[in-house]
Amino acid sequence: MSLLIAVAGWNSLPWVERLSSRLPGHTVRSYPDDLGDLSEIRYALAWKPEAGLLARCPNLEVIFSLGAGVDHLLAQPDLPAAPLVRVVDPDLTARMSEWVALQVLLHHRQQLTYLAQQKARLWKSLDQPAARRVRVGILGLGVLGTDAARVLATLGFEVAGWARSRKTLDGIACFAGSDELDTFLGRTDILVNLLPLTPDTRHLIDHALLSKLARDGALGGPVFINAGRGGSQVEADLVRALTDGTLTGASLDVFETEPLSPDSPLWGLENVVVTPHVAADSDPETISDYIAAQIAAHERGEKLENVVDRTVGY
Ligand code: NDP
Ligand code: OXD
Repeated sequence: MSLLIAVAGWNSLPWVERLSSRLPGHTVRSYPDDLGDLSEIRYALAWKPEAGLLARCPNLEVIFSLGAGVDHLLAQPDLPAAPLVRVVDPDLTARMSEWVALQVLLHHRQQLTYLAQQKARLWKSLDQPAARRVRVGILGLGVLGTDAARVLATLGFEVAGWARSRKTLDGIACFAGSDELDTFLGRTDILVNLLPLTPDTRHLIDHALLSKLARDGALGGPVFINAGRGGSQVEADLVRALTDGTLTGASLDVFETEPLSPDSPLWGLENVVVTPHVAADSDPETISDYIAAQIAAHERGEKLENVVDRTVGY
């Protein structure tokens, strides 16, 4: 029985090594040089796989996304109908909460201004609002949004979240559905996007939405942070909002087109932090162990966990 590691742009070797040690009864193949007989592949472990590759595996039982997001797979028109499992991994979750906390604190503590002052050799203190006076709003209260919300609440921020369905989380105000989106935005100083990219969330974050953020907050204007997917933002609107004062700053890890074009105006804006889709890397060791455990359970006849609902896209 074979499994295929189908990753583009990543080194597949650490995955091959870890999975071979965890699943000794299986042959581990990898794209592009060791595909073997594709009819023997039962499990595909994929990150942005070559178009059409999975469709050439006629006996696939499970497709594993090597990330938490699955938009890279659902965008393939010929994706086989096998169950699609995504990553839910405490290591990945912790990495994401680190990145989100880092960016929220960076804007809250005005680090971009202090870096500019440092360059100018300028010794000048700025107003320092308490975290409890800063309202953070998280779009998406799933695995990642919930953890980030808890971490930020522990740091003292006034945290709320928005999801499709109603949540109950201690100390976090929970909003649900499109009817409550405007109220959620109106109480938010720092907006954090941790939504999956689906037909409903594509281009959700446009100038009109950003204009609904609170303007009476302790930071002097709203901030936008995106580690969900770039397809959820309208990038031209974002640039406009960052230059016309609708936003005072942003931290962006994801973009409509990746890598971000060298021509994008976002690179040059002084109130913007750009990171190259690294908020939460997939660790080959912990995620291989998670997938190996799922394969073993599946072969014992048990149910797979974290199977994507293809009708909603996440
Ligand atoms: P989950 O599936 O656990 O959570 C998704 C959340 O989004 C849920 O709360 C869901 O609501 C909500 N949601 C989905 N659609 C809508 C909608 N139309 N309106 C309102 N709420 C909606 O995903 P994760 O938390 O595990 O991951 C989120 C995303 O983070 C991934 O899909 C991926 O795109 C991104 N990501 C980015 C990384 C990076 O390095 N930049 C790394 C890892 C992930 P409900 O709870 O009601 O279903
Ligand atoms: C993911 C990602 O979805 O890294 O895990 O973007």
